[in-house]
Amino acid sequence: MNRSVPEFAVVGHPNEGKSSVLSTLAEDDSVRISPMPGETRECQTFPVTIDGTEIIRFTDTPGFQNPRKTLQWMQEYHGRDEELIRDFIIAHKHDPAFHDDCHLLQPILRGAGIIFVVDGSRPLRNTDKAEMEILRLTGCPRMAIINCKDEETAWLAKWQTEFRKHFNSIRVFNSCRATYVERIALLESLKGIDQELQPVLDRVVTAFQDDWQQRNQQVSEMLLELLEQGLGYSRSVLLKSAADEEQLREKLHAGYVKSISSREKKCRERMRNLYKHNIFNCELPPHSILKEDLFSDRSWEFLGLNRSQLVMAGGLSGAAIGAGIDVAAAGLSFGIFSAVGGLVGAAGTALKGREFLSGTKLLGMRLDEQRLTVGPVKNIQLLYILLDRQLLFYSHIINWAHGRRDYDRLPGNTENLPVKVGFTAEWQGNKRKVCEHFFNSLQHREGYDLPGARTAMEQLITEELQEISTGGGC
Ligand SMILES: Nc1nc2c(ncn2[C@@H]2O[C@H](COP(=O)(O)OP(=O)(O)O)[C@@H](O)[C@H]2O)c(=O)[nH]1
Ligand SMILES: [Mg+2]
Repeated sequence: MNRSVPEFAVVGHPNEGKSSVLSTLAEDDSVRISPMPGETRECQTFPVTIDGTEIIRFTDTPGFQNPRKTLQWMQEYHGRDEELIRDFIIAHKHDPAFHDDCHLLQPILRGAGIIFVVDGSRPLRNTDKAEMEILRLTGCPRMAIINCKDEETAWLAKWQTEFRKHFNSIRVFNSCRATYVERIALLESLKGIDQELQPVLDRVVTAFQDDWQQRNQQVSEMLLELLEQGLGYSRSVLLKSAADEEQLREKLHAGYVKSISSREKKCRERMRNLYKHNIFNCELPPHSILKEDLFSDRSWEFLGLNRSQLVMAGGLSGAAIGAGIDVAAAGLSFGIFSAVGGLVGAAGTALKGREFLSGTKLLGMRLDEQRLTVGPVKNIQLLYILLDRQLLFYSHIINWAHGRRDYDRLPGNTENLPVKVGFTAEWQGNKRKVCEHFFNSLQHREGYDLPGARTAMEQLITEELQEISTGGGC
């Protein structure tokens, strides 16, 4: 094996999930996965590069075509052990009955380690035993992966017992659900298949971990920018006559909604790219709260802080609390912006005086001599909702295994949501303090230091991302 760039060949019976496992392990959604057995007839190598340097490569192979006869030939072979594979290929390369077997042995011949994939939700058959025996005869370092395509676990113990006879390492790994942590754990256990591989695989694992942290850091910077620009947003327009006021308010709101929506969308796109979902769009589950608009009632009901947390945050000022109605509007059902489009236009006069409905409290809209100004945002709840929406999307994208191509099979959010489904309502006071400080600094309040608040906020987000990706969170 080339010790600087290790290669692993993913082998097994057709349709067991070889390509799916490879796709997930290599975070590469260009790997062809097919419900039809036997579609892959040639090997294809997928390098994993980090910062432009190849660090490991995985080779997808056709499934075994004629394992029993291949094994028989190998058992009757009288040549030298080291030449077994080479001689098998020479003897069969022109025989169409062994086409796939010859091809799948090629990477093994050049020294690749073996990852044998089986679907552990079905019973063991004799052909499986033949395949394992062939791999054992190659003498190459090898591990077995049990990729359960169905929920059935009755056969798992049998598989494990059989595998112990033939493999140096065994792992259960679901190609459609494996997370970052499980990918790393799998790479770690590859070390166990050959002592010589340990140093190079140590480097690979470290490179994977560093790369992941770097990506998280980039997300964190991106989210900080989203918050800064989304909450600090401010625009003003000249008011020529009092009659224009309603229309201008509406225009300013629309401008704000457009700006924040496009920023949110860009963040999601960048996350998809960073986590290498280039081809498939990892659709959100049908009832996901993330399918809602930022200012929809449901977003404000299910995301962000709960009412008592908000009161504690002082996010609801004395005046707002006094005004009762604003508390309800700001904390719970806050459909102001969905109201803006429809209601203010259609029933503007009816709403006069109820300024929260036109978003005045949220955006700090004010009339200053001849100028109507919108922003910066006055309601800290928006900070939490923006964060929740991005953190939930992050969690969705990092947990979408690259080998997963089926959109309907896995359960998503259901319609019966609990009270709050985001991350921020779970945050303790210390985390919320960081957010409050940051929010107040954006308002240029006296006594708040923006650079310090930014640093603390960024650190908070980075830690949160790390926690979500290592198994914490929602
Ligand atoms: N439900 C489920 N389906 C899977 C899983 N792994 C693979 N499949 C499906 O099984 C079929 C064959 O997968 P593929 O990776 O192409 O198998 P290969 O022929 O061994 O490379 C595809 O339709 C996959 O979507 C799994 O873990 N769960
Ligand atoms: Mg395949």
